[in-house]
Amino acid sequence: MSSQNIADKASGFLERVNDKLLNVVAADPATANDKERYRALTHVAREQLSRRWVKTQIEDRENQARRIYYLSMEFLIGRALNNALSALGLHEQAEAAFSEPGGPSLADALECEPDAALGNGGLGRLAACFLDSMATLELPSWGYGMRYEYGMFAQSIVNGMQVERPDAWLTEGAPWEFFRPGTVYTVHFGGTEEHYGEWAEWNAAESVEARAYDYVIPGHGTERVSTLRLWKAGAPAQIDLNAFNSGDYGRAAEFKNRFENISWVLYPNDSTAAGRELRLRQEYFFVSASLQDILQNHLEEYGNLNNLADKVAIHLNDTHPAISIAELMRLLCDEHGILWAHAWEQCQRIFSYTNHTLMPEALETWPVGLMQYLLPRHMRIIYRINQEFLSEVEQRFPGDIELIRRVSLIDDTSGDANNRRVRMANLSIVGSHRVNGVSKLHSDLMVQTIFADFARLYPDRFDNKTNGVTPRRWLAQANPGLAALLDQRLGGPGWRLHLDRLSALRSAADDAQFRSDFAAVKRANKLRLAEYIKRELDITLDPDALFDVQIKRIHEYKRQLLNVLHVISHYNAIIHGIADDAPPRCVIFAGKAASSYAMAKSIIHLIHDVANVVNNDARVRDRLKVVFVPNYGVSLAEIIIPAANLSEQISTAGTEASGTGNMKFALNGALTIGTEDGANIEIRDQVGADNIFIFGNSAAQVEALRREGYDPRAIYQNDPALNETLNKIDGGYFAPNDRKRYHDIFNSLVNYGDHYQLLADFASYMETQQRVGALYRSSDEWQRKAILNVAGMGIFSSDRTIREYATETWDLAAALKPE
Ligand code: GPQ
Repeated sequence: MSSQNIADKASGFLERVNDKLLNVVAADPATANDKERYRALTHVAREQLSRRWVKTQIEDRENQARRIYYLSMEFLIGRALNNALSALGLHEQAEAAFSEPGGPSLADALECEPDAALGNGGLGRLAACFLDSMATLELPSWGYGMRYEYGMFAQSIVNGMQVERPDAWLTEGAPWEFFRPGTVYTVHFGGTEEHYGEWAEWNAAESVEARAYDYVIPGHGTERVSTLRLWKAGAPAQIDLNAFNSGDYGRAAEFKNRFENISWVLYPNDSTAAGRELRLRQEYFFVSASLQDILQNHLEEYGNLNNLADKVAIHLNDTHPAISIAELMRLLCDEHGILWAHAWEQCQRIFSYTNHTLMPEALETWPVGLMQYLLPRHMRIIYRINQEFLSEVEQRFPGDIELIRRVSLIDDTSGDANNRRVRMANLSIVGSHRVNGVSKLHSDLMVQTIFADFARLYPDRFDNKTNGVTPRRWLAQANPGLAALLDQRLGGPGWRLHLDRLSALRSAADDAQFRSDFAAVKRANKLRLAEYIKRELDITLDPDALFDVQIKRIHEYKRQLLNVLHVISHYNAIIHGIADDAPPRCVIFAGKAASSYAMAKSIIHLIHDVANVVNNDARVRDRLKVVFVPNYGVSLAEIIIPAANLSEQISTAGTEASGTGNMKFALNGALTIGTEDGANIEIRDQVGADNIFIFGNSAAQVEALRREGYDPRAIYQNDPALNETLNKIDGGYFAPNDRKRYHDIFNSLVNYGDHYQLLADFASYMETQQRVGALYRSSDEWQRKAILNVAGMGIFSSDRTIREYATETWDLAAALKPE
């Protein structure tokens, strides 16, 4: 674009923003503040999105399009404005419109947007990347989820410990959402179920209203959009007027709360079932509303449900929406008079399911008693599905009682009839035509371990869909410096939609000028992060130090503690004068611990205590710094990831289903230090084994150690560096006023079996970290490898993942344009 052209567009854009300030925000453009400008900007974008939304819906109706509905309890969207401006092609003019020196800046307005943190971690962020890709690939697609009033809690650190605060992200209004007053469904709970032969009736005890709030998800390089429809729970009437009139305001409010609490909070849990009644209510609530909506739209379009499975694909993001299978059967049979056998056939064609973890303790089950109480009709339907399924199993494997017991939808292995539980994964598998894992290793292990019996029963049902991330947010928007460099080198912006074009960078690794440009971008990103950390935590980081980063939920299997063991050992080595060759290193952590997860919270505390000692030890000078950045979330990740040199992906092999942070880091030119776990293995395949630091035991070795028994205490006793480090932790070196503080951590490693085998991998990790340090010192070689990492990341675009789902799972190949 010519500079005159940009200037014209910029002034036109500014006029539109000022118009919104005046007419929508009610603020004087001359004196408006950043928050007001942010709101005006969203309205400029919103107007165009609104038109695109209508056009997309008309198109899909006219084409009688088959649609994919992605059901997820979590969507970790983050901020929307910058992404919307990019998608609408308004970004350049918006920047130019606010480029006056001393005047307001676009960046400051963007900063005013709160993150939509309607998710816990990887699973929720994956759903957000998928929405972006589905819209960009022009798939007729809808996300369905919950409009939590409070998303992921905000994390503060007080005296080195995590404190959780509510995330009241809606208090200042929700300028993006489109409330749909006409779209409301009733969702029932409780009561009794009666059935007469084929026909059944549910006399529910309670009903709640589900109200729709739409978020328009823009596609990039297309005018088509996708919709994220979120449900809010409401009382059928606003207040109990009788109570109110008699002056009993408490009871009046209680009435409202009893209904609305369903969509109050996101459960701050990652990988463990919350196990609470309210959680089950949430799951059923959003599933029922979504399915009613899907059926109603289908009926409006076709007048009957005969071709439902031809037009509708529904994806279950983990088992949280698994009750969908019983609910669709209920709706089809009870409400629409379809015969069971036909309904079941449609059901299996419609549903598909993704599993996101192998950890048995994280597989969702619900007490039969609770299910019976809240959803009596569904319990009966599940019994019938189970009966028919088990009789099929019995026919194929006569007399295999143990098999029946293992695959049954009802777990009664406890031997106590009051302890029976519904297995949501089993329900999901039986009710779907496709089940996938999220990386090659995970999908292989899935069919060898937790779902081995099902894989024997239905070998064709299982496959792999390796995760991906959207390059728009995670490269173009988060790292504008690198994006500009790529535009230059790759002959334009096309890589944003065709990430495999990154492979052309391989030759750039040998180009000294490119290496130096690439290094300059990284350094600028590190400065940006260093400024943030200075401002927020008053810690000074050297931008030339090795930025060594581990950011993710705090979980024992992710082994932040192994990272801490390295930090302390490195600190010891510095003090002993045996680390003089090592480059200065800043070890950066961020992540939230589930509020009830004591060990994870203790690890956060330890990181702070270690940071306190290391950062204030004069002998260390600036050769090692430890930083914990509070309140990790999408927007923080967008600052940290582009600034990383080293990406820590160090889970015990076989425990991390995929990881997606690992992809974001490599895409932004960090080198990975990681185990042979999840997608790390596929990253190695793409970037080359010479350009990644893989260490530690393989999944098979981990498994063998578990089987044969493992003696962490012997490792502790025989490795002097480890011994010194663990003794410091146990002896109170980092908590002189509370010397027993980390005794439990020490015990979990040395005396209680070290379940995640940190000590087994310690020596290998230490040796590998040394090689990392040595390579960082030969800067040119480091840059070469970093560039080769970016070059190899093409296949980790979520566009590739979604294409695979569209062709292999959702029967939507026909809707894909050729690449
Ligand atoms: N994941 Cl089961 C979550 O973020 N939350 C969960 O409750 C479960 C899984 C993650 C998983 O740990 C990562 O390895 C994956 O990359 C991610 O899901 C997306 O598949």
